Amino acid sequence: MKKQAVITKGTLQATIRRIVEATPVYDIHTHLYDPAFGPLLLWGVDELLTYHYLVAEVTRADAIPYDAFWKLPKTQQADLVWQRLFIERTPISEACRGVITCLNSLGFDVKKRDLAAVRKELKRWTPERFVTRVLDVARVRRAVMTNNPFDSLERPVWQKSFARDERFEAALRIDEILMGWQANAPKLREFGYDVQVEINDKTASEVRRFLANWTKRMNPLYCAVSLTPEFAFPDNSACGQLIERCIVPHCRDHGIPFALMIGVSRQVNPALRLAGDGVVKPSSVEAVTNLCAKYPDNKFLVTMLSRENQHSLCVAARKFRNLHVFGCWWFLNNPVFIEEMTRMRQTAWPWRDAAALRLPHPRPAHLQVGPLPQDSDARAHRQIQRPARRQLEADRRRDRARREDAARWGV
Ligand code: RAT
Ligand code: ZN
Repeated sequence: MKKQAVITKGTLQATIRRIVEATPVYDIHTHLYDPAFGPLLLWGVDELLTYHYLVAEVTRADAIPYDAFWKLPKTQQADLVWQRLFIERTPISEACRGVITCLNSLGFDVKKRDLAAVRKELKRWTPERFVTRVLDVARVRRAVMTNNPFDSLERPVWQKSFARDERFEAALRIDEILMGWQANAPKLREFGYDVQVEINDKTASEVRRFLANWTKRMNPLYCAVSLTPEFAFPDNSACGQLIERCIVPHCRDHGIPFALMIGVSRQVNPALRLAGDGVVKPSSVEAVTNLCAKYPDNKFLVTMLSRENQHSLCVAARKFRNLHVFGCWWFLNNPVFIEEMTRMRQTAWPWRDAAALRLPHPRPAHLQVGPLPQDSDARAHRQIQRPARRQLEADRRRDRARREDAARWGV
């Protein structure tokens, strides 16, 4: 029998650290793509620097008119971000520190502050090599994409079918159906589904046929939507009716969870485009508890954007075993909130129902600790690294990475 090393109080921290760092990560919400999606796959340092979080920051640091910023070629946008946020200022914001962590973990000496050298080196890489390196460095075994069948670039790739890269799972995104029914019902008709704007029996069954076809094609891990703080349930709106008549029965019949990301106010500042969304008020946790109570046979994955909602959501999850809270979404993906939310959740319901998601290689019950603490929401391929590290930070309840990042930058 193999002799087990004794873990003492003195070695506990180092042991936990070693185990957590070696543990593969399953990232359940990203905006990354299987390499088969070609140009949809964002990679390289310019994508990293023009991530919408940094766009919002650079337009505060530079007086450039928004329109003029958007007219710049991507490389010049990236140059501006680099110059204003990294060279002229100390990059201490969460989004900036994410860039430093990413560059550092890919082996670049960030102290040199040499953007040209990073670009030059990455020119020699292929997207495939890049994806592999990034996932390996972040120890991400699988990442779940965000897949939109209404997207004109993504749709044809699915339609002609391709060999799936098993590191990428699909998630069927249904925002177009739930959040823009009036505008998108005609598109569904173009796709060959006999729907009306009014949600009658025929329309409901055609929407279900659409969902069934795309579920067959994508084999998604879950159906997902991102909702505004006005989201209510039950509700007579198109969104409410479609959830009841199409989404809930579809998810139940296909055995997949319905993921609701609730609380984003879209285009608070439209001039900022993708960077213009915000969080301006709390949402209704009652809408979530009503859904869970009415559909006990469905699984709901929920994350909410407002800090004010976190405690009630946590309590709701104690009351409904079909409710699985996940991640520290978007503006909450910040060590201050991560610490608070993770501790609150882990002490509220320490054990996870492993059946919530069809995760491969389920861990033994004693290791299924707590909620799904993190997802990366990464858009460019390297951003995945920081959240993987953040999970470690939360688990270790300390902020080593912050200090390391600062040291690497030479602050
Ligand atoms: O974090 C983000 O990148 C957001 O813009 C959204 O995409 C959000 O995460 C979502 O999935 O709706
Ligand atoms: Zn997202």
